[in-house]
Amino acid sequence: MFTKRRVLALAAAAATGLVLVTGWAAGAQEPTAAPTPDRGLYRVTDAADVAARTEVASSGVDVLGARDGAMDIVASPAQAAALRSRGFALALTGDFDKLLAERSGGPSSRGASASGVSAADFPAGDEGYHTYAEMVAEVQAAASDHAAITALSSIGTSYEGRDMPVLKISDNAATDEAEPEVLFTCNMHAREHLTTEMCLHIIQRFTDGYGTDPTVTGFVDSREIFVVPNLNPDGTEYDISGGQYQGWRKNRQPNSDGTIGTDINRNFPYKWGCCGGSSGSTSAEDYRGPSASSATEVAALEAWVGGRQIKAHIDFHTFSELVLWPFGHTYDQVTEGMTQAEYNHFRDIGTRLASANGYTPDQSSGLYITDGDINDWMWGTHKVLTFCFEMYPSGGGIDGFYPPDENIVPQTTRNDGAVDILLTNAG
Ligand code: 0X9
Ligand code: CA
Ligand code: CA
Ligand code: ZN
Repeated sequence: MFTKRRVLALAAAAATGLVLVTGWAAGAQEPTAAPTPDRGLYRVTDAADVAARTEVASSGVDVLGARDGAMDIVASPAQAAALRSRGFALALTGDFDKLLAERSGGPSSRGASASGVSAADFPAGDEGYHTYAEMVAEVQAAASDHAAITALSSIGTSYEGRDMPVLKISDNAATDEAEPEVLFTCNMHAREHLTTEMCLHIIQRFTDGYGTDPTVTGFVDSREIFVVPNLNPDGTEYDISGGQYQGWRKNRQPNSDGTIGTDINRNFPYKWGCCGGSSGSTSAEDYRGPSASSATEVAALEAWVGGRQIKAHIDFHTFSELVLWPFGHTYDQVTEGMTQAEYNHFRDIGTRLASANGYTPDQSSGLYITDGDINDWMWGTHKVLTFCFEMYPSGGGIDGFYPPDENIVPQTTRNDGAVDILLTNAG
């Protein structure tokens, strides 16, 4: 850690007094410090260089978003203290659990609801989002309403046994034709609900638009489009259980020590755990699992992709409004498995995707190093033209994962042009 940052960090800490002063305790003579929340939301204001972001990301904290040299994280008091002692400037911006309760309308207002919403419904006001059951119903309806151009199957079941549907959209859908295969995957991180809506929008657009929208018709006739709306159904259901958002990221597979969850996006079997871009600690939000493909959902996708000839792929996440391409495990452009010409192609297509949707393009390690992520595996193992999209919003705290449902239509249609560019370049 550079001395300069340490000095600045100490100055910033001194300026804010390190703790929030909220008022006077009854009868006390001095201001009381607000207790540091169990799960505090912090802004790391001096994460301008990627080495710093990787150091923060690999410290076991929960990274919510990273953009413009700052990171929003959730940290325990001990984690926050550890980062500060390593010289980082952390500003406490909220109490994660309180903010989740507020964003959900509060547990009591849900409990008091006379209409008796089921545990798996989205909180009041966010009903526009699809629960797992609603997603399945939507995919089944698209398949039965457009039987000639769809084939509904499954990539397998989740740890808790939920089916993970995949809808194929193509002319002669029942036949495996020699047309470029393009895959869209969504919601591998539980709380990133806007992404399920993104996959459902792709399904709706390429089924309802067939025969009337010439662009859609052309792609359905010349491509085999595969859409997996939810790669983490157990986590997604858990995130909306109990009457309020849980802020959950991982899957729901138990670990040997009783903790729960593997980060699906650190469990893929290409250079798994190679490079300091994941955690070996079971409680960490970026826990890589005990072995590559140990997550039921990863093993299912791995087997399914292994039986196909996927040419291009987008994995949708939230948030930060970024278009990211491989590799994530190294800062290098050219390395084992990536020539300069291949890198340039990723950068060129990625830059065009980003100009279509207004996101910011970058190599994924430009955000922070990850190992075992889906895109490194898609390219490293299968040579798929693969991107990670971090959707709306561009910044935020925990609210960044829970944009009100009015955002679904504008933020999913926003990617129509980028999806079309990917489909074109799969040829
Ligand atoms: O950390 C992740 O898995 C992704 N971000 S998220 O906030 N949705 O969890 C980003 C993965 C992209 N790869 C790299 N940054 N190396
Ligand atoms: Ca076809
Ligand atoms: Ca085919
Ligand atoms: Zn994500």
